[in-house]
Amino acid sequence: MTTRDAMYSEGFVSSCSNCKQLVSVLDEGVTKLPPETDGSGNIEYKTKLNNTSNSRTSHLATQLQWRLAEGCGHAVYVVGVHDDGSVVGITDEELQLTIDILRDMASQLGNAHISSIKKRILKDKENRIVAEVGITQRNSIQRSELRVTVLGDHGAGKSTVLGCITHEEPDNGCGKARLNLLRHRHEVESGRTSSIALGTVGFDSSGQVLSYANNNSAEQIYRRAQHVVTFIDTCGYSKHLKTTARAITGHSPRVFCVMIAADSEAISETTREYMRIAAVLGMPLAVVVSKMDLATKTGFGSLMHDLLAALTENVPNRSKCIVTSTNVGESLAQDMMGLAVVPIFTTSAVRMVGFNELTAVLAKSRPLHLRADNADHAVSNGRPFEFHVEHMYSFDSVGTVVTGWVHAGMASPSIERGKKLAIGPDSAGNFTGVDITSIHTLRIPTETAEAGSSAALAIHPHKPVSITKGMVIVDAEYLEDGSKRRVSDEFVAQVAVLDPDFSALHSVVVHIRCAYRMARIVEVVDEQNDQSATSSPNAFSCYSLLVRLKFDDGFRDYMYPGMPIVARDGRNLTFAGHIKTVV
Ligand SMILES: Nc1nc2c(ncn2[C@@H]2O[C@H](COP(=O)(O)OP(=O)(O)OP(=O)(O)O)[C@@H](O)[C@H]2O)c(=O)[nH]1
Ligand SMILES: [Mg+2]
Repeated sequence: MTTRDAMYSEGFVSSCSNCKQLVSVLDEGVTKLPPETDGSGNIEYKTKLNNTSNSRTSHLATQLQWRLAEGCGHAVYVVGVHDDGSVVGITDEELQLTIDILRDMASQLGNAHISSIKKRILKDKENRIVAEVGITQRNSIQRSELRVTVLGDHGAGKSTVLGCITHEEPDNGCGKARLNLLRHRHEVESGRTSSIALGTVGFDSSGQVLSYANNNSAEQIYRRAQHVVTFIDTCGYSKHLKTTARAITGHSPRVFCVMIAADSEAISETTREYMRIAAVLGMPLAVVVSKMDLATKTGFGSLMHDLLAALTENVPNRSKCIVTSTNVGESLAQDMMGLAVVPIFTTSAVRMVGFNELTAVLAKSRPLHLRADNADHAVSNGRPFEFHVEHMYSFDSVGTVVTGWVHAGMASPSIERGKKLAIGPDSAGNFTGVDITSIHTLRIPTETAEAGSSAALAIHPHKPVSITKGMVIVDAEYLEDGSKRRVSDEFVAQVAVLDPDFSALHSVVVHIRCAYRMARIVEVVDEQNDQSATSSPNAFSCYSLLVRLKFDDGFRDYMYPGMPIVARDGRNLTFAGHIKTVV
């Protein structure tokens, strides 16, 4: 597991049982404490702190963050004590300096503060002082999260642009900036992205960008941010279409960003497909024309002409807006999220231009369900809990951890105790009872996991279960209430065809959430022409096709109307749409 894989899962604690201090340095007569526990617990011994260099303070702040996570938001610094537990004491002046540095460390985390200072004077040691300094971390900031899937041809500059935005540093035109995103050695060597990588920028309350340029870690960005944008970098190379398709249905994106290199001759068929998928799935769309430093005047003019025509054809009913100023009103972001406008940005990673315009719009973009004026907000929060599993991990200290997206409702270890949750389905379609034991949202320990955010859940299934990507954790009542949600091997989807050779297909690979399965096309009905159309499907192009699909090998999945799906055949996307009925 790489660090980035563990993005939402590091630093888990199942309980704070190892955070108890058996002997306190404040107890009269205590001259020796047990040695400091390095690998766990929320208690840190410091003889004294006096080095205030920037790198030292930020190292200390990271250490503090770790102790806070161990203590579920509370850490204790025992001052005047060596790591081996010897109580030595320090002078009043030294204590003041130590407290100042601790205050500095806490303020670096953005939302931590010194909550208590308790001292004891060592009368037998020339009135030297020992102290316990309590530090508490508030989790008061309500963060919104926006996931943006970045799609485009191989070499369009997706990883480079994301590398530039997340690190605020230019590219050299030869692949430097993408190194910030690529995860595997073979990706670095070939320059091709072959796995999904996540990049993050945050925005503070004044809309300022929080990136790796002004923060040491993702944690620091998350803690300071009020709004977080998570970019999902995909693979342009057709061999990795499976991975790209997963980023469309599986990582709960709320915006698609299609990238086109300004030195391309025309808009490729794949790019048109991505636009069509955004239209069919009802997904907000932004377009980035990258590599502006390589564009020629005539070439760019003809490309823009092509681009506007492609948008008109594939994303009808949305206007287009070329964004040239950072001073964009909130209305542009709202119009993009409300499917009224497709903003077009022009960027150069080498000259570092155009990114501020893009981030200015993303800073103001909120998923529809989070907007105060949207009735769905209340609905999604009032609905039973539904969590989509994207990754799973096993930690010695915590057990099983699943990361993913809270699709609906809310869960909390305290609330859910006694309430039935279930994880599944397994290949036979069965669910297993499960308890959530702790929650992290954007790597921060939280009490609840709420709709519209990513989360990492430490879970305890009631019996052994093989957890896979694409599973869900749902309110068990959901499965029993006779609603349209069910586990089945057959469904009908309303789709738009992407591949002109569609008629020849008998089987496709269907992506639902993070999972993909082979499915047989049982029947195709052209709603528009009102006919059973298995024999003449070439005329289909619009979103009027009903496709009845049956999973191979009797596999059963959890589905309900409205779930997005994408189907592919080898290296081509075949169709995309939504589930209409579960048979
Ligand atoms: N001159 C110039 N080169 C750029 C710019 N953006 C990206 N590049 C270069 O274009 C090449 C391809 O960029 P990538 O970011 O790897 O493209 P990609 O879309 O991620 O490609 P895949 O991962 O294969 O889908 C790299 O060598 C970059 O340095 C730019 O704005 N100007
Ligand atoms: Mg790439």
